[in-house]
Amino acid sequence: MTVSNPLHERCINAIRFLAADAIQKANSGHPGLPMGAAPMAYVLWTKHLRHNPANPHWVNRDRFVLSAGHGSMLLYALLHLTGYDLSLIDLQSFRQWGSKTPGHPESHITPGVEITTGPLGQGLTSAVGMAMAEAHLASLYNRAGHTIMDHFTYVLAGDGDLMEGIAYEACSLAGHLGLGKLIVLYDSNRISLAGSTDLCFTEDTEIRFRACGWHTQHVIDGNDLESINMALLAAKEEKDRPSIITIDTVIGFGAPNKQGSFKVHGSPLGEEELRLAKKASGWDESSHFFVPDDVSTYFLKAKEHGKAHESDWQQEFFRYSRSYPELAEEFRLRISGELPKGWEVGLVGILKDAKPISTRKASEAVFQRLAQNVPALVGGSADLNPSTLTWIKECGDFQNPLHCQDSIQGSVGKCWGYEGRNIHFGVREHAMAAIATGMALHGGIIPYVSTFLTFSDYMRPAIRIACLCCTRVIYIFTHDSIGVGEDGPTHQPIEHLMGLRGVPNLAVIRPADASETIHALEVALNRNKGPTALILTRQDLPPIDRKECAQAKGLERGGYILWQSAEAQPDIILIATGSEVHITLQAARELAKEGMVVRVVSLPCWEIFDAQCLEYRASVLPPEVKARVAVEAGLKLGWEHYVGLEGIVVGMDRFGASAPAGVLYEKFGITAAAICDSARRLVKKKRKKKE
Ligand SMILES: Cc1ncc(C[n+]2csc(CCOP(=O)(O)OP(=O)(O)O)c2C)c(N)n1
Repeated sequence: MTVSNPLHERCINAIRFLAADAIQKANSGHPGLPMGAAPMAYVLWTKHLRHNPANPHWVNRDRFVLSAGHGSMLLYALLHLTGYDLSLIDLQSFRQWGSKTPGHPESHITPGVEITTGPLGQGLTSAVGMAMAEAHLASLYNRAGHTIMDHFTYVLAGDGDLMEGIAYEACSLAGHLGLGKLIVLYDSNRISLAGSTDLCFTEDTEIRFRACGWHTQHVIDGNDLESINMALLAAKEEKDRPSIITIDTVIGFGAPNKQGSFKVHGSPLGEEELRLAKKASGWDESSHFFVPDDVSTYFLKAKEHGKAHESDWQQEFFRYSRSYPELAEEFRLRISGELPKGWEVGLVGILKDAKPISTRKASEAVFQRLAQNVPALVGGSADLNPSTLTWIKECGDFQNPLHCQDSIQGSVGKCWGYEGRNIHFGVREHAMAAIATGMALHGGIIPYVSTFLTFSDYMRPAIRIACLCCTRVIYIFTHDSIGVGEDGPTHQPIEHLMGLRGVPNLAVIRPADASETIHALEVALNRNKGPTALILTRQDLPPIDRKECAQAKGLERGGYILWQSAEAQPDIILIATGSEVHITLQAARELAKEGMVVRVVSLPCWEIFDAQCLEYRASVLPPEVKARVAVEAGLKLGWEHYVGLEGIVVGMDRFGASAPAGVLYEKFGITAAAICDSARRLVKKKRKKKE
């Protein structure tokens, strides 16, 4: 399989020039990577990748992740050529409003794109999650003589991906876990955006990967199709370690004056250079978006092969269903993303106790039941299980089966190999979050991951991608405020709640007691088009007396009237979330004694509340009642959204401090007394205005 075979050469040139033409037409994009990496992509897509262009959702397809998402046109060219629902017109609309070919690949827009990539390192890391999902489902559902889950996860990564810290975190974990079906093609062109990698990236990456437990190979000529093919075959043979194939390439290969230079990384070639590149490759200089017939026919074999692959699998699944009907049904349901019938039954009764309990502990109790009812729940924490309380007690650890030892300290029960549902991510928050996205996008898994709220900062880039991908991930963030106390300001989140609320499509839910926590988890499970962040306390909170107050089910609408002192237009509305709901209720009762009509609104989730109809929102927060106080032990900035410019926010606008929690609430003025003072001031002002 050499480039000297004219058909292969034309196929590769078709990829190169479709990419370069689209970038030229858009006058924007990154031609360097597609031109340099076209041969490796060609070998992978025509000789190895098992996929079905007619059904990009076929569950047992190989996954391909273009981690170097700036090379999007490489992927679009491949999708078009192999017969996905992506036309030449789509390629000609590259980077245009409403097109199926956005600047960087977006999985919810383009058929065949597995995950949104662009921020470097994320794709590679999420691919680790996909490989973990495959390993888990394979080990859980495959039976002797019946293999229903068995695919590779391929990644194309560049220098930039390997430079990013998240990729190190992920590859370290992938090596530990021995993910043999993860194969990375490293496009090593030694050029990044601003120049040569000699400027700042000179380590021996092969040694690094070997040290992390990977199988490594090196192909010294990126145009040597035979060597690339052999390396892929060897990587597939390696069952116990993930593989990386370093392939030396020339960025912008074929552009006579620009190849090998950082100038070809992220700018169109220019009409003249593009013409010269075509001429040098024997391509029709005057053609644009040209696909020769024989090239088209060759690539489109993927459709036939794909159909056969999927139909073989369907038959296999049919046989499996006959032998293991219950398992088959469970598998089918998991892949569909639906929740099992009755999954929520019995949840509400779990925490009937009238004792104070932290919302993290409440979540732990609910989680155990949920985990029994929903086998797709799989996850863990970044070395904080004992604090975030997110383990699933009856299920073992997710571990490399070759290194299973039940005696390892901190094991959750036993080591279950890849069948385990408790993942020990290690202190790798960023990778944890991106891995979760990969697991969710793989299908069959509803991932949850946890750490302290203050460390959500380490996860934000990956959270953002999950939101963009519209996928279901549950983040459990505990230790949610200055209520953490003595650990001090490094561990006390202040700006985090508001920061997370600002991420589109992320539902941030901060429940006020055990009952709200139950509903928060229900909402998180039901939200299948975006992730949810549950914000939980370390400190105990009393149960809200639901005989006097409204039922916690109101949380499902994001916010609800929790309590009102009398049936009349309120003089003042007090709005609070989480632990501060309790002091707010206390203040409200105080104010009511003074004759005010006081309403308390519990507003655990802005995202969901804002999505309610105007009528409902106005019934909770009537526009004419402008005297409003918001209470939250977090950043004040942003609460104007609900209290307006005339309202008052009882909150924080500085970092916390190291002291017992009670002292901190006093010192920072987040107290019932401060709420009362604010309310009195507003009501007085209002009355004065009326006079
Ligand atoms: C997290 C992140 N930082 C910065 C960028 C901007 N950026 C896009 S491509 C690139 C350089 C990537 O170099 P390499 O992986 O070698 O790609 P190539 O030059 O081979 O196309 C940079 C810095 C990004 N996309 N993501």
